Parts: sequence; structure tokens; C-alpha cells
Amino acid sequence: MEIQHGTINWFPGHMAKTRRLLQEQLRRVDLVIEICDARLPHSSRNPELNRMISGKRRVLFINKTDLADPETTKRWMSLFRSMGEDVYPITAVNVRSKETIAVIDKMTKEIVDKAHERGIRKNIRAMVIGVPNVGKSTLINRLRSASITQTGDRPGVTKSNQWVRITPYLELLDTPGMLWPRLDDQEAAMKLCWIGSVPDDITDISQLTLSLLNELKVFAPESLKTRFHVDDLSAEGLGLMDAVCRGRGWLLKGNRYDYDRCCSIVLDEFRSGKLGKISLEFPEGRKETTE
Ligand SMILES: Nc1nc2c(ncn2[C@@H]2O[C@H](COP(=O)(O)OP(=O)(O)O)[C@@H](O)[C@H]2O)c(=O)[nH]1
Ligand SMILES: [Mg+2]
Repeated sequence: MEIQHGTINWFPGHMAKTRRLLQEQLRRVDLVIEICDARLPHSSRNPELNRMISGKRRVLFINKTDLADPETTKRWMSLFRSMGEDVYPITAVNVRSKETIAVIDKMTKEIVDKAHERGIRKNIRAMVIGVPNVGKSTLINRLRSASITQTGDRPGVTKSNQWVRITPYLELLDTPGMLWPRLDDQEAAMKLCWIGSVPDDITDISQLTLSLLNELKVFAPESLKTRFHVDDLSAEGLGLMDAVCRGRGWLLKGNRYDYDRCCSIVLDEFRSGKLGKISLEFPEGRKETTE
């Protein structure tokens, strides 16, 4: 098998369109809800965002906390809070809707109160943004289904303008994921591939899998032993993938290793949390670089 070591760079035309769309909608929203991935709280945040939404009220939801190491997530929360950010951990697939809506209410209370003083009942509009695959649509859908159950509203009414009513006074706007034009940091770019924010087909899947297996040796060696039955953690490069194939019995005719199967299953098991709660980056030493 040959492994391609290409540079990951991905900014299709529709992303530029997405950026324009977000900029247009920004004027109409009271709050920006940014979502990032708890396994990658720094690198799954779009660095362009600060410029785009300066002056807007914003809140950060760290999602997929079920897939990340809880202690590491706590440390990220402390770092972001120490920098003055409003940040809350969530698990969108199992969202606590009351708590989540309470956070949004708290963030927009001042606007609602001011309007109330003038005798106006303010309808709050919040835009949900983030890189692809962080759980934007899941969060909105789960909050919406919770509200349907509570209000007896009819399901399945798709709104053409994508605004989704969550409560009588709150609407959320789902948006397409947005990456930034230059993925300068290749290590971060690779990690964005692992969490599925960059499509697999723009990079070499075997390079992706090998680099993930190498990372697991450092951050989650137990998962290699228990899940893939790799005993010798000193294996490197293709040797590591061979060991995984042997461990799980992924063999083709003639005892050749089934690398295709290996790549797809390793990535799938990592993404679905079967390898454990694994954080891919840590807050220590990040203060200067996180804006
Ligand atoms: N384990 C886990 N998976 C999640 C969570 N939130 C979303 N997902 C999954 O992540 C994938 C992408 O979610 P989606 O809402 O489409 O992301 P979007 O691209 O940001 O809209 C889906 O397979 C979701 O089921 C979460 O809190 N935990
Ligand atoms: Mg979506």
C-alpha cells in the first residue's frame, strides 16, 4: 500500500457563499451560538469568526462532551472562561433542552428586558454556527422535538427560510458549516479530518488512519490494546496498521491485510466513541493563541 502525504487544504466555493450568507444574516440576529467539538475545542473553532461577529452577543457551546475526556473539557472551559467567554458544555444527541434554553435566555435577557420596558415583547433570533459536523443541526432538531412534545405543535413543518421556532419567543437559524480558506496548521487540519469536519475524500484515507493510530499510541494506548488487540505498541508506520489488521483478523485471501476495512473501521470506531472518551488537544500553553 502506498501512503500519500499530501497537504490538506480545502475551501470549496460553497464555503465562500456560506460566509456571505452568514454575514447577511448577522444583522438580523440577537445572539450567535457558536458550536465546537469537545475533542478539539481550539482547532474546531473558526479563527475568522472573531472578526466576522465582533460586537455581537455570543455564546460558545462545547458539544460532543460524551466523546471527550471530561477532565480535559473542564480545563478548556476554565481557560475560555478566564478569557471572558461565555461557554457551556453540551451533548446535543442527548440535549438537556430546558438548561440549554435557559442559557440562551440568560444571554439575551438584557435585550428582552429593554424591549419590555418599552412595552414590546421581543422575539429572540439566534444563529447557530460552527465548522461542519460539530452538531449544529442535531442541537436545533433536538431542541425543536423537545418543544413539539411540550407544546403539542405539529412536527414536520419545514420552513423554507431555515428559521426554526423553539419556544414562543425563540427562533434558531441553522447554517452550513464553515471552514476558513487556509488550513495553515496541518496537524490541526488532520485532526479536523479525524472528527469528520473535513470530508475524507480530500485527503488520503490511509494517511488519516495511520496518523490517528499513532496519536492513539500516545493518548489512548489502552484502546489499541483492548479494542484492536495490539500488544506491541512500539510498532510504527504501516507496521502499526498491520498489527491492527492481525489483531482484529482483517485479512484478505492469501493472508494479505485488508487495509480498506482497517481504515474505515478505525475511523468509524473513533468517531462513534467506541475507542473511549478521547480529547485530541489540551488547553495548556494555549492562552496566547486562543483569541
Ligand atoms: N456522540 C455525539 N454525536 C453527536 C453529538 N451531536 C451531534 N452528533 C453527531 O455528529 C454528526 C454531525 O451532526 P450534525 O448535527 O449533522 O452536524 P452539523 O454539520 O454541525 O449540522 C451526526 O452524526 C450527529 O449524530 C453529540 O453530542 N455526541
Ligand atoms: Mg448541519
